[in-house]
Amino acid sequence: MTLDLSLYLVTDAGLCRNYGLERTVEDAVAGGVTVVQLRDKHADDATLIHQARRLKAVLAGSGVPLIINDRLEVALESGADGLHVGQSDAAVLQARQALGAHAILGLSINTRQELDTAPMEALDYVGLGPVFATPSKQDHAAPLGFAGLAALAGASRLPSVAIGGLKAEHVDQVFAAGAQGLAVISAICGTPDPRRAAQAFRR
Ligand code: TZP
Ligand code: MG
Repeated sequence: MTLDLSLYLVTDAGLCRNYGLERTVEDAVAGGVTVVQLRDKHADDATLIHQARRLKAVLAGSGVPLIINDRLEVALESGADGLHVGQSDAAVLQARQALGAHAILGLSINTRQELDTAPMEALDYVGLGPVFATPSKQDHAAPLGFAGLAALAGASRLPSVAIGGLKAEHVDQVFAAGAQGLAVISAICGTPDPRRAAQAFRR
């Protein structure tokens, strides 16, 4: 599966509750989302495996990959296309070994030191953020702003996707900073019309 990071939807069970996960993802992909990440810090593995399989069915034929946040077992068991890990999650090299060469593997980065020490050869992309403070992630690291984003994106040997408080109005600044895309939760999930919200980013 080719990796188009341009509009990367991260799901949140609470923020996506208007229409539920499947309908939200279906509509958002119809609106132009290019990657979907299933993210839920609280659900158990069995629940997430079930949800991931249903989302894979929703995404069938779309060319949009499904990436699992944090949970290697869920990624392995569900037939998802990849895994996204944070700095304190499963080690990247172990994840790559378990997932195999073809899975998509991403890592969250907030500082230059994290970028410089990341095992880039085992990764497909990096997530850079948060660009802005956001209520969608309680324990997020210090906001980068666009200058901080540009410094990291410019120094990254891998494609990068920016995250944290991003809205459609930020598209130009994110690309100008050198990132390959925007990752969003609330600006798509938490809206009355996820399809239109995704279309607004695409425009
Ligand atoms: N990681 C850094 S910020 C964030 C995550 C998962 C939340 C992004 O959510 P929103 O609603 O797009 O600000
Ligand atoms: Mg994590």
